[in-house]
Amino acid sequence: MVAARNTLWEAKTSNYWRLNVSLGQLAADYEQNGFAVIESAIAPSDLDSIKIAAQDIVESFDVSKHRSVFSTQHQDKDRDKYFIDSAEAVHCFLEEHALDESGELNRPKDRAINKIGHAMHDLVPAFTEFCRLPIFAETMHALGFQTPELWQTMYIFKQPQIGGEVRWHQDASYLIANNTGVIGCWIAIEDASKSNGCLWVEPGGHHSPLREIYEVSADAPTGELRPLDDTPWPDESKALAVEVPAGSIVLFSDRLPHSSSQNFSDRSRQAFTMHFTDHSSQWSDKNWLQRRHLSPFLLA
Ligand SMILES: O=C(O)CCC(=O)C(=O)O
Repeated sequence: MVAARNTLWEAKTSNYWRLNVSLGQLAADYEQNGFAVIESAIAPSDLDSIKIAAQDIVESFDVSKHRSVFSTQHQDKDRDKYFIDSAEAVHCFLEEHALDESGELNRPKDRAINKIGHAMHDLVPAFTEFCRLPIFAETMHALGFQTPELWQTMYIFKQPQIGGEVRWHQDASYLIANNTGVIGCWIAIEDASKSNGCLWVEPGGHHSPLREIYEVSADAPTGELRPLDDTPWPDESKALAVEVPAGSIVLFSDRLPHSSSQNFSDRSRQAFTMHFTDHSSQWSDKNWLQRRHLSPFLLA
């Protein structure tokens, strides 16, 4: 069944996708390394559907109203109300290097956005349809989630020349789900290589301790990043660059240390990410991301 999918785009509902690895192998890779890759899995037409939807969001974004920068460089101290509210909305965040000293954009808007987050799957039909491609439910089932629940989506631009570094981190520092944990699903919308800021991971690093935690308390508008463990982040001898062609899927554990460097090249490195739990998990009420109004987004 799986082997038959190896070379052909297979029709699934109205969409096409392919699986270049057996689901058993995928689960074994994930278990052993803390991440697994399915190369060139998503059809170009499906990638285009969300690429265009992301451009539309950027076009209607009013920069004069929201100058919220997304950067991982300052201990997450700049997470403001606009950021927290994006849990149930579609908000654009700027690149740190896209603003001049007086806070004005130093380049066109469509070259200045760092990312869009975090509820496109609920609120933008093209994203809803994309997230419901059967390959995502199938891979989540293969990794042990019976009823995958999608909590957040991000469209990351990694703009040419200024696309900001994402420092080493573990997703469990930001998205705490007891019992089952969180699985990150990262999709290359464009080719990703070292030169344009691909993902870096520490194979096997999902067994290392959780190094820090970002929690919010009911009486504070934003959260705080606290150190938990002083295990160092991986150095060059332990880090692996995940260079993949457009359409590839990278699945990773919430304990896996991962990062991406600044994009100094002239090519963007767009990616779309989804973070899943199983519906049986216990979502921490100290997570910054809470869905108080939106219904659970479940995959069958
Ligand atoms: O795409 C990137 O540069 C980083 C993505 C990431 O860290 C995540 O999805 O957890």
